[in-house]
Amino acid sequence: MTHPSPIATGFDVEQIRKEFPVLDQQVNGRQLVYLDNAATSQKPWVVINALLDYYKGYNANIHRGIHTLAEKATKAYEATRHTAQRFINARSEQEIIFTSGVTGGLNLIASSYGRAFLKAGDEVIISAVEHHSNIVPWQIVCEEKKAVLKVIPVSDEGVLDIDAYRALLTDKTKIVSVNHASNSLGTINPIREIITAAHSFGAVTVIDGAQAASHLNIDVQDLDCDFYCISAHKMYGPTGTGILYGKQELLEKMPPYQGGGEMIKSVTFEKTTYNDLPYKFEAGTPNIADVVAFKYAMDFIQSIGKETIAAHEHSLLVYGTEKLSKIKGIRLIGTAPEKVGVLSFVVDGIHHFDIGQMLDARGIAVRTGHHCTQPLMDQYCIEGTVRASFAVYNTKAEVDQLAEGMERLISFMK
Ligand code: 7TS
Repeated sequence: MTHPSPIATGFDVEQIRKEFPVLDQQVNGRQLVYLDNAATSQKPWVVINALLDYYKGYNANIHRGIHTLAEKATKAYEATRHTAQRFINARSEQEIIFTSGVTGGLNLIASSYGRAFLKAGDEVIISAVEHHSNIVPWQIVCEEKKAVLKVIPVSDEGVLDIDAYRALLTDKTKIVSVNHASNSLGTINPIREIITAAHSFGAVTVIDGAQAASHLNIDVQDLDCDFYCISAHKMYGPTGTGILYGKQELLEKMPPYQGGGEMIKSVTFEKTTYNDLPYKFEAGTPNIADVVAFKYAMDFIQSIGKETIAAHEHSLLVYGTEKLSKIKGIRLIGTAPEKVGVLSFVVDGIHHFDIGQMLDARGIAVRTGHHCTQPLMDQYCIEGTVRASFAVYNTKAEVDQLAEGMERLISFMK
C-alpha cells in the first residue's frame, strides 16, 4: 500500500483506545505509551471476552464429542477458519491450517514440504531481512538435504535488491521464502514481483506475513503465493495461534508434519491413513480457546477496515520519522520508501538497552535488541536498535512523548 488513502472520517482513535483495557494504566508513574506492537499487539475487549465466554460457557474438546458443549466448541473453532479464509481470500477452508503462529507455520512447511521435495543441489532463496524463524528452519532442512541456501541482498535503506534476486534464480531454485514486511526495518517487500519471478522458474513461494497481517490487505489468490503464514497475536488476537495458508494441491501432496490424534482416518499397527485437509496438519488437541477468540480479532480489524488502519499508522510513521530525524544524535535504521509503522533507530554512544530502560522509566514501551534478525544487524554493523512500532490505537501525542523522551535522554547522556 504505497499511499494509504486518507484516514476515513469517523475514525476516532480515542474511541478505539477504550476497546483496549491494558492501555489504561500507569507504568512507572506515567500513562503507558505502548509502542511495541511489532512484538505483540494489545487485545480488545471482544477478544478478551471471547476467551472468557469460551472458558466460562462451552469449554470442550472439539471434533470428537457429540455432546452439546463439544458441538458448540467445534462450531466456534470452525467459524474462525471460515473468517480466516475470507480474511486472506483463500479458495477454501481446507487451505487454512491452524498453527501456533508464523514460527509454527514456517517449520511445518520446511519440515514437510522441504523434507519431501528438496534434494541435494537444490536451492532455497530467502532474504537478508528475514526473522530467524524464516532462516533457521531452512538452514536445518538444507543441511539435511544438502540443498543450498541463498540470500537476496538488501540496500542500506532497507530495500531488497530485486535485480540481484533475479540473478539468484535458477532451474535449481525450489523454494523462495521472504517476509511481506520486515519487523526490524518496516520495509514492505515487493512480494508480487518476487512471487511471479519465482514461479517463472517453477519454485514455490512462502510468505511470512507476521508484520503484514494487521496492516496490509492480503489476498492470497491475487498474490498467487503458494504459502502464507500469520500470527494472531500480532493482529490483536491471542498468543499461541495463527494460520498457515497453503494451496490445496500442495498441501494434498505434502506428508503430515506431526502424527497423533485428529490427523488420522484410521490406525492399525500395520498402517495409518491420514485425515483430509486441513485436519491432516492439525494433530492433537489444538489451541481451541485462542483459535475461537482469534475470529474476533479478525472481525475487529475488518470492522475498522485495513485501509483506515494503514492510513492511521502511516500518518504516525510519517510524523514520527520527521520528529525523530530532527533530533541530533538519532540515526534511523530502515528508510525504505514503502514501510509499515516501524521506526528503528540507534544513537551513537548510547546503548539501545539503556535507551529502552530510560524510556520505560517514562512509561514508554519500545523494543530493543536485534529483533531476531541478527544477520541484518551485522549488515548495519550494529548489535541492535531501539524500535517503536505502531498499531491502530497509537496517537500523535504518544509519538510526541517518544520524541520528547529521546531529546531529554540524549541531552542528559551527552
Ligand atoms: N516473522 C517476522 C517478520 C516476525 O516479526 C516474527 C516475530 C516472526 C516471524 C515470528 O512470529 P511468532 O509469532 O511465531 O513468534 N517478531 C517479533 C519481533 O519483531 N519482536 O518480537 C517478536
